[in-house]
Amino acid sequence: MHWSKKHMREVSRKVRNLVLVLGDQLDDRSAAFDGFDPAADAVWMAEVSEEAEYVWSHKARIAIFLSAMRHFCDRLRERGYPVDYHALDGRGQPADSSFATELAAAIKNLHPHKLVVLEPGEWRVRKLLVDTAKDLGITIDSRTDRHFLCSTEEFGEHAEGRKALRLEPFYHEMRRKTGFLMSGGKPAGGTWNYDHENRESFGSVEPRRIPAPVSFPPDKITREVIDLVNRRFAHHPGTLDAFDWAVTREQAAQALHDFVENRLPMFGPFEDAMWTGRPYLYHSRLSSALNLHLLDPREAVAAAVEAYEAKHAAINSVEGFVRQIIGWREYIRGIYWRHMPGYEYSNELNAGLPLPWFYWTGESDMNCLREVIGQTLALGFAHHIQRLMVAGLFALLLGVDPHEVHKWFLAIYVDAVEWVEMPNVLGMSQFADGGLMATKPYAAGGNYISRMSNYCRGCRYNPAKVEGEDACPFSVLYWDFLARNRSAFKRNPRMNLQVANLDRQVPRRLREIRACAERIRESFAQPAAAHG
Ligand code: FAD
Ligand code: DLZ
Ligand code: SF4
Repeated sequence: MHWSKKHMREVSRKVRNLVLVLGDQLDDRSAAFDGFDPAADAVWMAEVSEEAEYVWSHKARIAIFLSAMRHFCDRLRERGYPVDYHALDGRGQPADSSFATELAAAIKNLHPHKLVVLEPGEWRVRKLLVDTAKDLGITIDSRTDRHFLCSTEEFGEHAEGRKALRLEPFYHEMRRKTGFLMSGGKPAGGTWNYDHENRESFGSVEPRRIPAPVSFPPDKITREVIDLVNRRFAHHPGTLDAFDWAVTREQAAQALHDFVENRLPMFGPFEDAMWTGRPYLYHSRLSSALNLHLLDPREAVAAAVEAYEAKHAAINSVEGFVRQIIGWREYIRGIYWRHMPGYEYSNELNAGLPLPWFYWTGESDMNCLREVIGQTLALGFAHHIQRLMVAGLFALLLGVDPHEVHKWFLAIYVDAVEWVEMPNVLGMSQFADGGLMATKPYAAGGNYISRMSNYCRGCRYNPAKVEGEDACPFSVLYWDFLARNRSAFKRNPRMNLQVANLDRQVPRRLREIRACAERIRESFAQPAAAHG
């Protein structure tokens, strides 16, 4: 029988506490379950169309959330927890549903004394739940999310009195606090940072065979979700043909083990490298499992540290991985909660162009973008440098409205939840927060992509050219970006070199480059999507 038919809403009695479990809170050890009594309390979970539609979500992003939610519901029920589960294709489910409509229905039905919820991963959802509870006159007990190693209060203490919030001091504090990779109060290996060892590319030689990440072919529940998404969200971007993401806690643990065994040892050196048709290289592919809370970040970090202690992986790889998780991931979340809600509309560089339509189709004659966006549409995944230095960089150089860029990134990746996506996009990639996070924009021309990948070899453009038929749009737009924002960058000492290089350009040549940039911008002047 179909999952949603078999798993109708099963709670029919009045409940004491109704525990709300959102799609990215799939951990039965979370604080939301503290004091849970199956005889008196119940869990509420809701698949709602609004969460798939408020940004035009990739089919794989919708499928991973729904499949993981259904598996988690089964897990709770096996433990004897009553779950009021609202399936998108369940009986009596309205065509257009939202957290507000489904929660109101549940409260009317179950008359709980109190709602219990773990702090949600989005400002919008947090506000919505608080407002709905207030409207319905019910108390809401919001609990700290223990999944994270740094609470929002602790981040606040770290940030207090600091002029700038930088990763490095925060990360050192986290290392000291957690004791990961510490030895006698000092960083293991003698230094905090091995970034200089972690910038290798594959040059012109195709990377050797790298063990493919463990794959999880869809089981019955996932196949049903895939059918549902293909039917209900047929017009959404992306495909589900290759869907093989971890959707349970057991699978997440297997994926971690597979990464540590097979790819962690080379993770560091090739962290920034890209190669045609090789989406994962040495990356862990763990972000979605972490963000859904199927995997605890402490487990991931402990497994990597153990590999270092067993001499299975060297310090530069292990430190690189630990830095991403207890450093970047926690720091990004701290920035999000400290600066929301105002952060969402940051636009320090006053960029206002629409997002080019090819971001939704991959149809571009720029090979790097065709590769990265094509892979993104096929898998719902691109690794960090593909996101930052290809998809994000082009939007930055072109001058796309950062809010448009944010909506695309939130829609298109399987690991996208706003607390992690937004500062990465607005702060790190688009410099829209004016340097709150990054000391300077991650701006580069085609030469960077040429150095770190083989994309340029299959391209009709030449990364070294800024004039003529084969001038690389990244390289052309790079100079235009510097010239457009010169007065802002002149005030930033970290941009001295780039501004000096700009000032060395012969004025007539710079005028021609900028005229070419203008033609490129005009060619992308159409709005990206009717969906807004
Ligand atoms: P690995 O390279 O193996 O890294 C290990 C883990 O470290 C990741 O799983 C992730 O949990 C964490 N991590 C690494 N870099 C970051 C970072 N910058 N911020 C936070 N955590 C990090 N990550 C998301 O989880 N969701 C997003 O929506 C998201 N959007 C991004 C948008 C842009 C523009 C950029 C530049 C980065 C974004 N990232 C996002 C961060 C990063 O790109 C992904 O976490 C990573 O590519 C996921 O692949 P992986 O699991 O193989 O990571
Ligand atoms: C992203 C997403 C999607 C596509 N669908 C659901 C859903 O049906 N139900 C749900 O609880 N959560 C979903 N999510 C995640 C939310 O958009 C949002 O990121 C989290 O609720 C924030 O905690
Ligand atoms: Fe991308 Fe330019 Fe290289 Fe083509 S030449 S792949 S557009 S960086």
